[in-house]
Amino acid sequence: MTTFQCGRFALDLSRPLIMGILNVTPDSFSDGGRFDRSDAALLHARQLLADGAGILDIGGESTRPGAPYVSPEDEWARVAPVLEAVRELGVPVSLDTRRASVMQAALDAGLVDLINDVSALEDEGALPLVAKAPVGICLMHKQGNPGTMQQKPEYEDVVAEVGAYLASRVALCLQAGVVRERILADPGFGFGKTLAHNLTLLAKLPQVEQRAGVPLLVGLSRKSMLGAITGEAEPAQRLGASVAAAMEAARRGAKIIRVHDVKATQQALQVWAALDSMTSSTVS
Ligand code: 7PJ
Repeated sequence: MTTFQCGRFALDLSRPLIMGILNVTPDSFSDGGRFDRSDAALLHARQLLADGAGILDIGGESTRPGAPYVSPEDEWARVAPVLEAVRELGVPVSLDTRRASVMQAALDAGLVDLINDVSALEDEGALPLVAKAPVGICLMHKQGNPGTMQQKPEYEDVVAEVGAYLASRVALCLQAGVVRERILADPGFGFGKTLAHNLTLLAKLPQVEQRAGVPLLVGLSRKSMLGAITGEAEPAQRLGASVAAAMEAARRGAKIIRVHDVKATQQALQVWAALDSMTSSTVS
């Protein structure tokens, strides 16, 4: 059994878990900023759990290309009341941030079980800070920075390069005293990758996991690559593509799937699990 240690919880990763996205950015492109108040956020959080989410991911800084700058103080002011509100729901709470100062505030207040960082703890001071807290860590790969990363992403061998980067970040965490059971890696779909790069990473996900040496978390939900495949310009209209992508990732070994549409994803995973238990049992 693969166990992931994150804060107050030890999660069994033998079946894929759903991480429900709870954005609190007013400009959040996928929910239109409807959940920027903490009461609305709590309502949304309860719905995500009822729909089947096993983890909640809360972020206050949009990393979408061209998103307006948010100061670390404003980011913390946005997420703090929501972290506070969802703390008692009985599921792991993840904070999506790349800023050491925001991580510090959340860890000092004891409000998070998992730090989900699209910069893989590259911000100065982030790694030692998170290493000494009892939280889980998600290390994500990206090429370049959110503002410009989609301009000209280039790789010679995207699987080897992303895998090597993730392995190097995992190694730094281990050196800092973090046990492997606390670490997840993420290839970072859409973060400095062309459609071909994204598809190659998804197709070869088991190789990425093997190179990273820790379980994978993936985020494909509503992303531009799905817009490119389907021709659907509106992120919220990419439900079918998002569910299919989540399933393909789960079938290739992803252990945590980060999604907006929890209910539809949960149903798809339930069909897979039912089929799986049938084919692996002795019943014929
Ligand atoms: C990801 C994320 C992802 C992880 C975002 C969006 C953009 N964290 N935060 N992986 N994406 N770990 O949701 O489209 O792919 S923000």
